Amino acid sequence: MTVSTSTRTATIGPVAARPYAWPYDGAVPASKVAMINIDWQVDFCGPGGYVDRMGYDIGLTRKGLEPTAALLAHARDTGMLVIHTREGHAPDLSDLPANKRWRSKQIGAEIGSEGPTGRILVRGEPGWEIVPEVAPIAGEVLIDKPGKGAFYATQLDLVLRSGGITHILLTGITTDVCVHTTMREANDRGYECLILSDCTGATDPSNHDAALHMVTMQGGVFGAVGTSDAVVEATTWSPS
Ligand code: C5J
Repeated sequence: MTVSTSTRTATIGPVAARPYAWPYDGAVPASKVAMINIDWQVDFCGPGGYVDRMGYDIGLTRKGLEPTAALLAHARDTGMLVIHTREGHAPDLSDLPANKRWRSKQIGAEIGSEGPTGRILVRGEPGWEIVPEVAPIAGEVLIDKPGKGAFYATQLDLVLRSGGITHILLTGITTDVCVHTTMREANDRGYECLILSDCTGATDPSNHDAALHMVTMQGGVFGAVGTSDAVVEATTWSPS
């Protein structure tokens, strides 16, 4: 009996994007790319969670779920490093800055208070969990962060560098807050970033548009803006 051991490897790029075809260096093996999924948590896109309690429209933060789920399947297929982040605080709130707590109280959704999905933005509570549509599978990296950026007070940079990652695809919520902060932090560390317009969302559509537009200034000040379809279209396979 002959057992086939053939595998194939994927290369990503050039991806149609703004203001340049991504990546800047033409194409990249999928093994050097991380898909980072920012804060797809009940608290940011589920009924009764933090964003809902603040009175914002969760339809806006949920709208990127379907394309993200499709791209996630593609990323898993190509062998990209898949990373999920969760914003949240320790149950004793010892890592919650007083000003962050105070501001959340002003808008009627105090971090740490009880709500329909448990204590708001507290680790281990139902609201802190990632929604099922884009839930992690065994072996994927989970980064728990107390702040907006995924590099601050986390092991993310060490994980990326240890894994030989040079390029990053960004999905998640919200475009103008945690996704943008993480993109800026990644860009400063030399990672080549692509933010996906259809796989992100904000609590205000104009903030979403503005956040994406900002990326396109100065020749791509933090990287480039593309779509999930464009990433899939720009994927080529070769026997390894
Ligand atoms: C916010 C986030 N918006 N994940 N967090 O407070 O963007």
